Amino acid sequence: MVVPRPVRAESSDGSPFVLSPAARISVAGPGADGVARLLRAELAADCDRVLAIVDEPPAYGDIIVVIAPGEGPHADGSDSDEGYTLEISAESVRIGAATGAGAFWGVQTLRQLIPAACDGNPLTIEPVRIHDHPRFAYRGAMLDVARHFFTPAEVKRFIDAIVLLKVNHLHLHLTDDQGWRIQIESWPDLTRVGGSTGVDGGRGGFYTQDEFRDLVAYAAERHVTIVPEIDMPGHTNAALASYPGLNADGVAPAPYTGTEVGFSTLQTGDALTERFVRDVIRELADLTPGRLLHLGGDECLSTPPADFVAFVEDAARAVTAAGKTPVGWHEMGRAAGLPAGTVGQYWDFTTPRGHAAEHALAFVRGGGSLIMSPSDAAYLDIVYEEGDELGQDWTGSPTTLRRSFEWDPARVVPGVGDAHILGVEAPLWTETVTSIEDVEVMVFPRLAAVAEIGWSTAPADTEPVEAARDFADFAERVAELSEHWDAAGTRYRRVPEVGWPEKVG
Ligand code: IFG
Repeated sequence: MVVPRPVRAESSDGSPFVLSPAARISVAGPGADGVARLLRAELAADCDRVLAIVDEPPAYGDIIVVIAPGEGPHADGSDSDEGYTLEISAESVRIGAATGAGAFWGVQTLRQLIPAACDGNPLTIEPVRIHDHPRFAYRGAMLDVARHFFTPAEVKRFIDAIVLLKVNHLHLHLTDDQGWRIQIESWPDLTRVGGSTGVDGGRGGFYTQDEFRDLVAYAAERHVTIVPEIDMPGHTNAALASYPGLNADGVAPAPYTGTEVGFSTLQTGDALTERFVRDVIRELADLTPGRLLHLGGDECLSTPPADFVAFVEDAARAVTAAGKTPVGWHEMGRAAGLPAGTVGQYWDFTTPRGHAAEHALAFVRGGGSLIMSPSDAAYLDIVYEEGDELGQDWTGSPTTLRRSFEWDPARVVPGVGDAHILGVEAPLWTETVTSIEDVEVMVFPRLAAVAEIGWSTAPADTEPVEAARDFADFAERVAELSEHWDAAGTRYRRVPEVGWPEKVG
């Protein structure tokens, strides 16, 4: 079947749908044509079939995309605007949704129901009726392009892979100690110097503003919102190395290619720094149609606590002044004066340690919500198994596929339930990951687990989460999904927990 598991799927008896050479994609409603073009491209790439798109009533054997109010699974009482219905019968394949996003997620389900080996032989799809909609509005993946830089083409390849799982946000960690990856026109040395290298002296690189706009547009066409992050006041060696005036002693440190954290900080209250923060936020906000702008705020071990609070409150206010909603890692919850509605991203463990729960709750008290990214379950840079070359092991235990599946965001911070949770996100930090192929091996299949947690029905709260989530069923569906990864050339780790199909060819 499908990953994420749909809310309702009923196999219906009757003959399968057969895609005939005469089949077209019949579209109706706003945005249907755009969704149909993406479906056509997938069918051409996956199944070597090119279908005409027609803006006319469907004929027998057509694929149908209808976007209209009242379409989609409203019957399930869902208020989500990303829901869809997918009905497959001998007569047609019909996707109904109230929005383009809903129809696009219906296309992703359809892609998984089309046999992966669909070029050549007659393409038949088993009859089924699916009503589906997401539990959370925010299902995210994060790519750290600061420690190691990834080109626009590699980021687009990553976007192509995550949408098959209905992931709809891509958080780009654009700046850190080792790299500044986004051109800021008013501060050109940020990329000239700060973008010149990476961890272990890795290739430098950065996105020009036009390249970034192009990435945002590519993502938006696929109903993915880019969430850019400028990490401040800590994790800022790349900025400090670019402008001596940003440093307390007026001396710029060398570009940093190691992997330590917590040693850098911007100067709170410094006039040049304040101008820097405003200029960066203004230019980034102008590049970001999405409402969220991430300010980081993690591991500011070299920032005096009072300076940290003053800095993040000021920066967050600059974000709201630019018409955006600030996001911060949960430590930012230490600041009591954040703008109302600021979103927190939780990254402590599935059982909170220290002040993490208190900091996370502060965002909720401030009228904000939380993005849940527990590092012992959803951090995809953590090793799969002890001794792995790729990945880090600071969480104390490997993150197996089962570990990334058997948790629930509403069972992490006491008092935080679905109403306070914007969604979930699986970050991939790239200290040890240098190629897009290795990115994919770290991300897949574990992102499939986090994507299912973000989309599918919540586990029954009468059972422990390990019992409520059916890992065996999930593993079977991942095995089927892997045939589509093979067909798309998406790399993944063949973890021992899954009965993978024999690789063809
Ligand atoms: N913590 C740091 C990241 C990265 C990560 C690697 C956060 C919010 C450990 N901060 O996670 O920069 O180094 O797992």
